[in-house]
Amino acid sequence: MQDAPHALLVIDVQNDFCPGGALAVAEGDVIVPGINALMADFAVVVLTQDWHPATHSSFASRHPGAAPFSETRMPYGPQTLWPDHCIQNSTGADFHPGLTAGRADMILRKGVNPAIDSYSAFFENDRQTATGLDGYLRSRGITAVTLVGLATDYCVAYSALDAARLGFAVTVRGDLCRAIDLNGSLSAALVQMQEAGVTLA
Ligand code: VGL
Ligand code: ZN
Repeated sequence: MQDAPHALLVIDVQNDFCPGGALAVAEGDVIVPGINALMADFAVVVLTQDWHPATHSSFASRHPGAAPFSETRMPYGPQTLWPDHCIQNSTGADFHPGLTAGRADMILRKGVNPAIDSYSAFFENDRQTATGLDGYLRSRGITAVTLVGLATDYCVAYSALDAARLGFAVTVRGDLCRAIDLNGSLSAALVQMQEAGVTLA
């Protein structure tokens, strides 16, 4: 068991991010057994779930003529346009069937607002709209978080950077994450996390 005030954040281990899914991450499913085993070491386990309405503005399908993986501008800044994924109540939005989801103390759903994407588990992509996770962790006495899951360079990195900014001690277990790696996004995310004081283990 880790020191008591330490939470495991399991980011978006969902069917659509695993092989065969709508936004598949290479080897996204390979990390599942390792994540299940790691849960035993933590007093608090939080699972996150990307949970989009079918009309979500991060979907290329909502932008006539735009290709998936192209970039657009939103009022809150640049936004990558994705294939439709993790639609609320769809099989693609379900956790990977091998994940021990029953172990979770809390399940946080994000990306629900059709107008704003939310990579981070703490703030939507406007960097201002809070999800409530910060308050949950603080009220449970958590001061350190370890992150695993999908994808290293998007939801894991954004969550890790926000956690560091909020004052948590942050570790990312790179061996239990997998990346999308779009136009150098993985190396950029690794540099940003290093600069923010995130421990990459
Ligand atoms: C994610 C792109 C779009 C992720 C979610 O979980 O990393 N990436 N939505
Ligand atoms: Zn998404």
